[in-house]
Amino acid sequence: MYSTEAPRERALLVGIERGDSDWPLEESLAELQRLVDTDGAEVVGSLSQRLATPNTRTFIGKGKVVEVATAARALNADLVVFDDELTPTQQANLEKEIPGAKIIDRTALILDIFALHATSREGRLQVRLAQSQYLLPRLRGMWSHLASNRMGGGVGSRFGEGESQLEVDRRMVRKRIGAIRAELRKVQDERAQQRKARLASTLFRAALAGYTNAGKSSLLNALTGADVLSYDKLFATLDSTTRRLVLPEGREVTLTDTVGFIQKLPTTLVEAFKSTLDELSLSDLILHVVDSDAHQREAQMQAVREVLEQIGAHGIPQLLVFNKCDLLDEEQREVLTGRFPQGLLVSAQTGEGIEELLVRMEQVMNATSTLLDVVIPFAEGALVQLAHERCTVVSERFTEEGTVLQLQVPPALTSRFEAYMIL
Ligand SMILES: Nc1nc2c(ncn2[C@@H]2O[C@H](COP(=O)(O)OP(=O)(O)OP(=O)(O)O)[C@@H](O)[C@H]2O)c(=O)[nH]1
Ligand SMILES: [Mg+2]
Repeated sequence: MYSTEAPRERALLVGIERGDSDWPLEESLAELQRLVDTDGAEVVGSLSQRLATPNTRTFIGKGKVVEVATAARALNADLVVFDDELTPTQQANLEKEIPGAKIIDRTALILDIFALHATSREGRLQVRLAQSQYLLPRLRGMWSHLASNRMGGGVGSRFGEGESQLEVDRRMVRKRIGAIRAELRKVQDERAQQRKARLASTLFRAALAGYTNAGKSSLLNALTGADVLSYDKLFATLDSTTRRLVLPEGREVTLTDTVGFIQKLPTTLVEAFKSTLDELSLSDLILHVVDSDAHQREAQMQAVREVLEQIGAHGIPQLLVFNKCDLLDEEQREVLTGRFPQGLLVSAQTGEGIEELLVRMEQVMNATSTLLDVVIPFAEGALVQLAHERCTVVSERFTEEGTVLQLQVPPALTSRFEAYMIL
């Protein structure tokens, strides 16, 4: 994946302990380390400070900045990576006060990983949009750090894709944002057509959501025999993949795998990935996949709930799926089921719990159906056929006005039948 010729960049991590977060600092820094690693650099040290509110000028306190600058020199660090998003002012000041190293924040790092992993045209456009939006208020900061550092590859350098960064000014970035938006619209129109076809196909749509690395792609593979890339890096999946799946009682559903979430997920990414994330907000059922073996399991669950809320998907029925249960011992399993009786233990790796998951999906599917009384004119014979194929027909009789049906209608279909409802 990464070139072995270029030496890995050396990164020094910096975080602050606020004392009010779900995430203990060492856990957050451990995650930051995985992000740095996924991005191809090497962590050579970390520094932290206990601080209730970040310093507005330099994020960390004045004395700490000196300490970081000294450590960066001593460790020969190429990068100093902050565990939170820096304001443009903080970034500019830190660049001045920590000369000789690139200053990167968590957001830039995540955007960089996305750039590295984006493969589809839409994915790449979405990443470029998010990068440009991130860059816009920081242009001065970027300018000074580019002026004071050698140019070259590596973390944070994938901004701008080939264009000479020194030429970039605000006006050009705005223009670029406009151009990317226009291009995205074109790509997304095509996708909207496909999605419309999928919506019209009326199949019940389930989607996998969860923290990055929870095992969503592995589950899609286990459930549908798909062959989606899954590997032990963060944000392996950026583009959504949809596969069909037949439930035990024979009804067909679609299952969509999509991009993973993370704590402090940059808002620019959520906005730019709106169309990808619509796969979640437009689904009938969300399988919330949790890495049951993660240290920060519950904080990860909370982070996922927050993003689902942000994208308007929190009202959609959910199943809580504790994946990687093969890594838990008996006691850990009991603790987990005690805390989350509604949760289901599964393993994409061993297949444990997969059958049960399919049954539970079926139950939700039946439970979320709406009971409708409709009268369908004889001219609309296709709709009666659809009712037989995709709904549960409770009763059926023929009258002069048409076929009178009582139906259990899945959410994706209610709009098709509503016009014929008997009030
Ligand atoms: N032990 C164990 N490992 C698993 C299981 N499911 C997935 N994994 C591993 O967890 C890692 C992440 O799996 P993915 O399926 O790529 O996770 P994801 O949620 O799709 O991750 P992103 O796409 O990066 O957000 C891989 O190394 C998998 O082999 C499981 O049930 N048990
Ligand atoms: Mg994945």
